[in-house]
This record gives sequence, C-alpha cells and structure tokens, in this order.
Amino acid sequence: MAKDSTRREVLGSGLALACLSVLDMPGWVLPALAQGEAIVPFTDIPKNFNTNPRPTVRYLDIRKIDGPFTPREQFFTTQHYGHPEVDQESFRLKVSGHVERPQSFSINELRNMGHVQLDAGFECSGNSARRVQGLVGNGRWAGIPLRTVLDAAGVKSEGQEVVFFGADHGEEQVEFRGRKFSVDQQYGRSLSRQLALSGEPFLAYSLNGEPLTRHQGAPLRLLMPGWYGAANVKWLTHIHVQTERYLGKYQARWYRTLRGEMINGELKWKETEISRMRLKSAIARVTREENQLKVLGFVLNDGTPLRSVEVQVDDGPWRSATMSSSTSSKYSWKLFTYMWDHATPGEHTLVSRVTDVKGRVQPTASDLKTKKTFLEDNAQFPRTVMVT
Ligand SMILES: Nc1nc2c(c(=O)[nH]1)N[C@H]1C(S)=C(S)[C@@H](COP(=O)(O)O)O[C@H]1N2
Ligand SMILES: [Mo]
Repeated sequence: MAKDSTRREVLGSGLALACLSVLDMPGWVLPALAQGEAIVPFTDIPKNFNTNPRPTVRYLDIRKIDGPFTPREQFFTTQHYGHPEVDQESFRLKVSGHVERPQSFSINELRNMGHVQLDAGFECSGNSARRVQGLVGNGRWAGIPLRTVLDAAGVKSEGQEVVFFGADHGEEQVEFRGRKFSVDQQYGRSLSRQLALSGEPFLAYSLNGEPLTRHQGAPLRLLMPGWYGAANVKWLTHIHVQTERYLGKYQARWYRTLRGEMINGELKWKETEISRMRLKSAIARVTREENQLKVLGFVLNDGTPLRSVEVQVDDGPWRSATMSSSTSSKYSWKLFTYMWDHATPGEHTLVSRVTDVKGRVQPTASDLKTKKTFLEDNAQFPRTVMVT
C-alpha cells in the first residue's frame, strides 16, 4: 500500500508540474487517459474557471479523479489567514487547561507516540456547483488518535470542551450590541469532551505516505472524520481544555446554516452548526472508449453506509451506478462508475443521486429552497456533456 501511494505521488507531481506550465491556458488541463480512451467534454464549466484563484487557494480539478487518493500536489486548500510557516524544529503542540499534566510535544515526540493510518476525505462546507465541486479531496493520512494525546495529559472532569488553535491568526472584529472590538485571534474550533475522547478525532502528520504539506497544515492537523473541512484545524499548535463552550468566530458564528424545517406541520427556522457532512454525489468525468461511454463520480458523507448511487440521463429513468473503488474506511470518499449505453450525438444532461441505508436521499436544488445560507449545499449536481 505504502509503495502504491509513493508511485501515485510520483505520477501526481508530474501532473502538477504539467499544470503549472499551462495555468494561463483557458479552461482546464485534461487528465491522463488510458490508451484508446477519450474525454467527453463537459459544456458546463465556466470559460474563466480557475483552479488557483489565489496563491493560497486551490480547487481540485475533479475531472482528474482517477483513483482513491488525491495526490498531495492536487489536494484542495482553503483557509482564512493564508498559509503560516511553522518551523518544524521549534514546533510544539501545547496541551493546557483542565488537565492533570499540561504537555508540550515536539513533532518527533508525537511521531513516537504512534503511527496509525486513516483513509478519509472531506469537502469544505462552502463547496458547490459554483466551484465545480472542487473543494474536495480524499487522503491516506497517518498520525495518532487525539485520545492518545488527551490521555497523556489526563483530562479532568471539569474539562467539558476541547478547543483547537491553529498557528494562523488575524485581526477580527467582534461585534457586541452595536460596538465593534478589534482583536487578534487564532483560527479556533472546539469539540465537546465526549466527541474529543471518542477515539474518532485524529491528529495527522502525514498525507499519502509523506510529511504533511504546508497547504494541508504542516506539521500537524486535526481531522474530524465524516465532518466538513472547517473542523480539521491545520497548523495545530495548541489544545486547550475548558469548562465553558468555546464561542470563537469560526466555531460559533461563521460556520452556521439557517434552514426552515417542517415540524408537526409548522415551519420552524433553525440555525445549526456545520458539523457532519451531508450526503453528496457528483459526476466528475466522462470518458469514451470506442463506443462505450463511462461516467465516473464520487460520493462523500458522514460515514453512514450507502444503499445506492444512481445516474439519470436527460429525462430517462434513474439507473444504478457501480461503486468502483473505495478503501476499507467508511470515511473515505467512494468512487462510482456508470456505463452509459446508446449515447446519441449532441448535448446531454447527466445527474447522480445517492441514498444511504437510513433512507436519506441526496436532495435536489429545489428541495433545498428553505436553506437560506449557502453552506452545506449537497444538492444534486446536473452536468452537461457534448457527445460527438
Ligand atoms: N488553522 C486553520 N485550519 C483550518 C482553516 C483555517 O482557516 N485555519 N480552514 C478550515 C477550512 S474552512 C477547511 S475547508 C479546511 C481545508 O483544508 P485543506 O486546505 O487541507 O483542504 O481547513 C480547515 N482548517
Ligand atoms: Mo471550509
């Protein structure tokens, strides 16, 4: 497995270099294709769509998805205060607050505490059709469970909330009843004691068999498997255990959804935190080998097992797609393929939808009409392609 990912990374860096030299070209760079395979082009990608809108923001070109793991060089990246440079030598992960033994770990000390693998994918809660679903990726992470570090510190019973701070920070305005206070804050997120000690949260120091990249939070990041990206604090330098709820901007205010829900026949307006990923599937690429067309896509969710993925062509019936590739982890994205028979020349619309074992079905855009804020857009993603 380790060898495989190394080979993939070598291939991946080749692709990344190829990308750099053609960044100014209109449209997207085409993925590597198997012998005899041709791309069926999407007609829905905006002409000026740029996968590198800013130096520290990168989208994944989802047409390049061709295997379970996203190469490090292609992994999407987004954050609020740019990419801080964290010096590996002087780096320490501090653990403070309501703990028996406050801690300060170097990266080597953390590496010596264990080496566990976690296959997990995530998307930014702001990912949507607008970014051609490019704020998404799947990785083979290595590190240690958060619980290992918390147990070393010994969380006291008063410790009800565990707060995670990144090294990145910036000036933020905190508004209170018409007054604004400008204060310097670090990116911070929190988990309840119960979640933090559940064994699920993970501290990653490597991605796809190599040390974490600066883009992905080197030298250490938190991963909350099955949750949206905002939970996965990068450049993690400080864990603070406290009694009260943490109400920092990126915990309590920024990552919220306002949505109307029918409860006993009454419309209730709810504001909820961004947490577990909502069921999403998306068609990523369409290829053709002689007369056989193949549709490939991905599914991401909170880890609940899936019942089906289906594809609809134009106004035809929904037909089953096949899960073609997944890793052993329930938190990995799942790739699916659909063999599209009897495609006729011209423009066609393709859309996928996924259903989980709890019977939850990926909504349509119109099902999400009562969601007022733009985060958590897991709507079905209709695509148009041109068959020649
Ligand atoms: N320290 C820090 N961690 C952060 C953020 C941030 O601004 N600062 N942004 C979060 C958000 S909103 C997302 S979507 C993910 C993106 O992770 P990636 O860049 O590895 O893809 O990082 C999360 N972790
Ligand atoms: Mo995000």
